[in-house]
Amino acid sequence: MNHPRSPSTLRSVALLLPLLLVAACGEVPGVRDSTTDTVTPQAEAIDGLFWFSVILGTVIWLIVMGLLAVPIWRSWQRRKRSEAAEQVYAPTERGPIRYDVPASEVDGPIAVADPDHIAEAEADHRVRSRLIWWGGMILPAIVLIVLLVYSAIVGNAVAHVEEDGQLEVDVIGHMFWWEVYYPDEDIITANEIVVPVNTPIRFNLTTEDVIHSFWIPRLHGKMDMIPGRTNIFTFEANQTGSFRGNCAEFCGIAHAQMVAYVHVVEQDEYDAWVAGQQEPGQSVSAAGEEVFLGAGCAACHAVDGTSVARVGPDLTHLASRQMLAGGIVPNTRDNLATLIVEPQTLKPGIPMPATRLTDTELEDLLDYLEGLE
Ligand code: HEC
Ligand SMILES: [Cu+2]
Repeated sequence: MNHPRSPSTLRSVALLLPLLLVAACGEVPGVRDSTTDTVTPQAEAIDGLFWFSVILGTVIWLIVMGLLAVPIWRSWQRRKRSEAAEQVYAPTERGPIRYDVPASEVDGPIAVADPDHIAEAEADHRVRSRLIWWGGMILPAIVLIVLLVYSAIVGNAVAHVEEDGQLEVDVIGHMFWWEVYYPDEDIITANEIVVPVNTPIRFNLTTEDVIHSFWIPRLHGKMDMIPGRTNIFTFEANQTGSFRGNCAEFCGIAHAQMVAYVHVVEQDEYDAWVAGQQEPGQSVSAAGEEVFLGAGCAACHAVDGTSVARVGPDLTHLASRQMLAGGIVPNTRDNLATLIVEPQTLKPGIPMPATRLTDTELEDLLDYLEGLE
C-alpha cells in the first residue's frame, strides 16, 4: 500500500483535477447538452427527480457522517482522559503496582458495580437499538418508498404526451448513424431531426442492427433502441434551438461518434422544411450522378429514384443537413471529399468503403452531392 502522501498519489490527484476541469468543458460551442438545462416538461420532470435525489442523498450523507463523528469524538475524549490519568496505582502487600492499561479499561468493572452507571448503560443500549431500528430499517425503507413513488410518478408523466396534433417520427439506429423517417409526411433523412416547437412529438425508436440508446439530454432521458421492439419517446419542446445527443449504449468502434441533433424550429420554418424535403431530389450535375452510380454508391445510398438502399443514409436532400457522418463534422465540401476518399480517417470504423476516383470524377461527384438540396 502507498503511503497516503506518496508521490504517486499526489501525481494522480494532480492529474485528476485538470481532467475534471477538462471534462466540464466538453461542450460544442453554441450547443449545450446539459441534462439540467431543460427545454421540455419531460426533461424538467426528470431534472426534478435528479435534484430531489441529490439533495436527499446529501442530507442523509451529512446525517450519517454526523452520527459517525459522535463515537470518534467520544473515543478521542476517552483517550484524552486516559492520558491524563496515565498511571493507575493499585495498592498490594508488596506496595503499589503500576498497571500499564488505559484508565478507561480499569473503569470497566467499577462502572458495572455502580447503579448510576448501570442505568446509564441501559439507557445507552436503548438509544443504540432505537438507532438501529430507525436508522437502519424504518427510515431507509421510508426513503426508498418515497423515491420509488416519486420516480414512478415521473416515469409515468414523461411516458405520454397529448395525442392531438402529435407528430410521429420513426428513428432507427444503425452502426453508426440514425435513420429518420416521417411516416405521415413521407420524408426520409438522417441524423438531424427537425420538429416544430410547442407540438407534441412522438419518436418511435428501434434499431436495424445492435442495441443503441437514443439520448438528447435537454429533451428527455435515455431510451434504448432494441432489435424487434419499438420504444416510444415523447416530448414537447417549449423552446426553439438545436439539441444534441449521442448514442448512449456502446454499439461498436464508432459508438462515440454517433451523434444526433434535434432541430426545434417555429411551425412555419418546419412547414417550409417539410415542403423542401418532399420535393424530388434534383441533381445539378449529370456528370456527378454518373460517377455516383458508377462508383457503386447507390448500393448503399438512396437518392430519389436511384435506389432503395438503406445501408447508409438517404442522400436525396443531403445538402439540407448541417452535419455529416453521424453528426460529427460540418457538411462541407472538404469533409465530403475526405468521407469519400478515406472514410476511415474521418470516422474510424465507418462501414463505408474508400472509393478511388480521378480528380475530375471526385469534383463532379462533390458538385452532385452539394447540389442535393
Ligand atoms: C457499403 C456501403 C456504402 C457504400 C458503397 C458507400 N457508402 Fe456512403 N455511407 C455508408 C454508411 C454506412 C454511412 C454512414 C456511416 C456513419 O455515419 O456512421 C455512409 C455515409 C455517407 C455519407 C454521409 C451522409 C450523412 O448524412 O451523414 C455520404 C455523403 C456518403 N456516405 C456518400 C457516399 C458516396 C458518394 C459513395 C460512393 C462513392 C458512398 N457513400 C458509398 C455506406 C456506404
Ligand atoms: Cu449506437
